[in-house]
Amino acid sequence: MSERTLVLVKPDGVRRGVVGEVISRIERKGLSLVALELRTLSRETAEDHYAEHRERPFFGELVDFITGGPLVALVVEGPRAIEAFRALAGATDPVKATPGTIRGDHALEIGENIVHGSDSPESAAREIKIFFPDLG
Ligand code: DAT
Ligand code: MG
Repeated sequence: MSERTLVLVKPDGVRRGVVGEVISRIERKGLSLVALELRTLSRETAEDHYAEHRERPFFGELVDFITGGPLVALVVEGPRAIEAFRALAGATDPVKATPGTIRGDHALEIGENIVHGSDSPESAAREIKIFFPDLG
């Protein structure tokens, strides 16, 4: 059974020049790319994407950060793609993320952790619709 997940290479990842590396890790794992776009988010889209964190104290900074430059949005597909990509990404706190993961290898600060990956089938469906409303 194949599933889809929304992946973002966040603005820090684009600035650091690791877009190719993230895509390469996705492809090496055996996952497929279904959609890919470089874009800069409006505050409205960012607030929608991160709606579950609206009440958290870091929400304003999170929206500033994610709208602060271009990001790369991807839809990635494969067996257990949601869990598979989150394993490639590593823990949310990059200091705790295992070396060898994307965050474990490339980041130090929780607010700038290079990538996003949907955390459940429901989140994936909701997030894919925000970024790629025309995707069937
Ligand atoms: P994940 O991106 O691993 O799904 P999350 O959904 O809990 O993590 O949080 C979304 C993003 O918000 C996360 O990638 C970075 C930021 N964030 C989370 N916790 C934070 C904190 N305590 N301080 C600052 N930023 C935080
Ligand atoms: Mg999350």
